[in-house]
Amino acid sequence: MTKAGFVALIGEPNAGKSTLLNRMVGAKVSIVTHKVQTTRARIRGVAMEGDSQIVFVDTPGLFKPRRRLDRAMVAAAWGGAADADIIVLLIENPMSCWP
Ligand SMILES: Nc1nc2c(ncn2[C@@H]2O[C@H](COP(=O)(O)OP(=O)(O)OP(=O)(O)O)[C@@H](O)[C@H]2O)c(=O)[nH]1
Ligand SMILES: [Mg+2]
Repeated sequence: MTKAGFVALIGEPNAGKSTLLNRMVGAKVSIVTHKVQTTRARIRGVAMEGDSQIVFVDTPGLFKPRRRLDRAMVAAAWGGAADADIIVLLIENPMSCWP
């Protein structure tokens, strides 16, 4: 029996969501840069393992929106979370902030 599900990757800008999507799918499907707010819409990538398919959904970062584009990006991120079977929240390693 084939199994399939949606996994949304959400988190702050620059948390590494697109990097994780590319790694899980094994191909460069989403842009990765050192700049914040690179991903501006939902990007889907499919990982296959036997009869199972996992659709990973990369989302724009979550931040306090100021402009219209910001609001659309944050809405796209929350929309991705709402549609998913599982949500993965990426958080930057707090240890890396320590002196
Ligand atoms: N040290 C370290 N850097 C990482 C890791 N994952 C991603 N990066 C780097 O962090 C930066 C941001 O990565 P992205 O994958 O573009 O982050 P994002 O969450 O998709 O960012 P937005 O699309 O802007 O929300 C890039 O320079 C990556 O190379 C990690 O696990 N460790
Ligand atoms: Mg991204």
